[in-house]
Amino acid sequence: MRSIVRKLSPLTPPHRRFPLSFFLSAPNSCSILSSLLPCPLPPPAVSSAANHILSLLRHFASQPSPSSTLSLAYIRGGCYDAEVAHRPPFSLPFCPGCGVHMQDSDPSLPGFFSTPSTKSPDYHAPIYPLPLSSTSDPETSIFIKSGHLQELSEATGGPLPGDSSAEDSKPLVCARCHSLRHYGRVKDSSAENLLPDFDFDCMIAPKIASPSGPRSIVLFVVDATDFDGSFPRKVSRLLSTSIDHNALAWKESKSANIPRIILVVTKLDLLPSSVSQEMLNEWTRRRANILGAVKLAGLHLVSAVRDWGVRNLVEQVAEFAGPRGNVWAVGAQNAGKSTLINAMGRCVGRKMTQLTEAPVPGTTLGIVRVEGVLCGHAKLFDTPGILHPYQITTRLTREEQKLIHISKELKPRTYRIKAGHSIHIGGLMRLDVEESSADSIYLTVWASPLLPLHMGKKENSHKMIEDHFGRQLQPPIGEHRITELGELVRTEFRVTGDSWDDSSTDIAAAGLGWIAVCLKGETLLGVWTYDGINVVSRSSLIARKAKIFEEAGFTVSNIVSKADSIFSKEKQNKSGKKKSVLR
Ligand SMILES: Nc1nc2c(ncn2[C@@H]2O[C@H](COP(=O)(O)OP(=O)(O)OP(=O)(O)O)[C@@H](O)[C@H]2O)c(=O)[nH]1
Ligand SMILES: [Mg+2]
Repeated sequence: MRSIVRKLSPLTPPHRRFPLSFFLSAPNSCSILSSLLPCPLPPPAVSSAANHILSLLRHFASQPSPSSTLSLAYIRGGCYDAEVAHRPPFSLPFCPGCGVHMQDSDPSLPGFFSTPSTKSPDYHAPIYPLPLSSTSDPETSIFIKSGHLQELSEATGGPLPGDSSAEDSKPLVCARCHSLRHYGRVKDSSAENLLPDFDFDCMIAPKIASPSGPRSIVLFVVDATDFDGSFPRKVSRLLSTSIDHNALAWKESKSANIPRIILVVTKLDLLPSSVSQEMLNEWTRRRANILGAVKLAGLHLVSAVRDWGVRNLVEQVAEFAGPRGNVWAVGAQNAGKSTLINAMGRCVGRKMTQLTEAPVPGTTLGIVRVEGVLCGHAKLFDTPGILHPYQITTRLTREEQKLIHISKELKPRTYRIKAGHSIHIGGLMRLDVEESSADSIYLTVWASPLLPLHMGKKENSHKMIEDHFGRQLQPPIGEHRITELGELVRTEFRVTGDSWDDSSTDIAAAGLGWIAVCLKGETLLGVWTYDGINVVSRSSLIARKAKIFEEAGFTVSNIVSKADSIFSKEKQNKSGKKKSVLR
């Protein structure tokens, strides 16, 4: 028999140790110690700061484990409070990736963390098979099976967990952040659903609108591919009121903090490169005005993943914040706030902890104070995304969200369509051309390329729902999901245009995409989607059409061909059964 000898971390480390650097740099440095109470500490020569921590450790040795009593509401906190000293000394630290309170008692709940197992410095070394002596006891075999050879690693002088300084310098994030960063998903979303919604009105609104205290600079982060759906209208209304109110107080020579709004339209790289900056600038100003953001102190068009426009933004933010201002990044879930702040950090080139960014709505759970981007006492905060229930994403499962997520530059899909015909966008939206003064009009779909489309006669649309929703037309995935999404309701739009070259109007569905209408004349459109999903008409963001038009019927897509082959197999099976019955 042969055994594989490798220096692996023991299953239960003899000492649970955290790097000292972590204690000293964590926002709530002393608190983590309470989670380590059962562990004997080694007697290293440490600084006076560390001695202080050790004395705290002794003090809390008799306290109950705080995490065992954590409520879900408490877990969803955030390190917005700069006065660390006012927090209970036994609270666990915040995850620097998502702002959730860390806890070590329930692996299924957000915020769970465990001490990372430490790799041996020579873990890259080749694995040498060694013969096992014939007298080896059964205990050794069990160790080999479970992949842990504790005795061997210790016997060969392997380091104890916590000793690798290179590993230790990485800040510790919660298991959820680890999973989002490395696998792009949350392991246990059911536990997450139990968390209360982040209370923007209570946690952030009073701070950004307060007439006293440091100046507030609010970054409205809006997704260019879902401008209307992701625009933070509620915050916009709140700030407009407080700007008016505080400006009045200012005129009366009272001290008043007038919040400054900087509109940041991000994910610019996802719009076609043919769209000009000037045109987009103009369009954004007009649209923001209509949506209620009338008092903008700045407007920036950026791509956080490509670092476009981030330097100008950082400069303006630093100028407005001065030495003491508070800067808040706010916006809808998934708008790109955390990615934007990470890009700002890259731009200034100082060391900062990476925020967790992921295409999962609700990635950031608490307020995170980001160090290292602004100078002096100015503070920068990432905040949890605001839930917009009128965005279609909020109704979809993770698998369905993947189908509508836009991750590459948008490509147009154009139809030439007559009155009495309809276009389906997956099983989520349908547009009927009910009347038209022209013989035919052009409709261009701007949405995820994974979404299957169908164009056909309006009179067949009910049959489409029965036969194809959840199958060829996804999302929803599976017929059973149709009823779960709610009732389909109709909104009417009358659209006029004066050019056969450029689209004049967009019909935009929040969280999904938009259909651009191009015609010379007038048309009446009936748009169907699930009750509560916001559908608006606006002036066209992108005027151009595709060079080659789509045909009637289904668009060619993997989803459609897969559903087709399942359908034909089912049909074959049925006819096979019928024949055998007849015989
Ligand atoms: N292509 C592109 N993708 C972006 C950009 N900014 C963000 N994203 C992507 O958008 C998704 C959401 O980004 P996050 O930064 O996590 O969004 P968020 O607003 O912090 O989301 P919550 O924390 O859920 O509120 C991620 O998949 C990002 O990679 C961008 O400029 N370009
Ligand atoms: Mg975030």
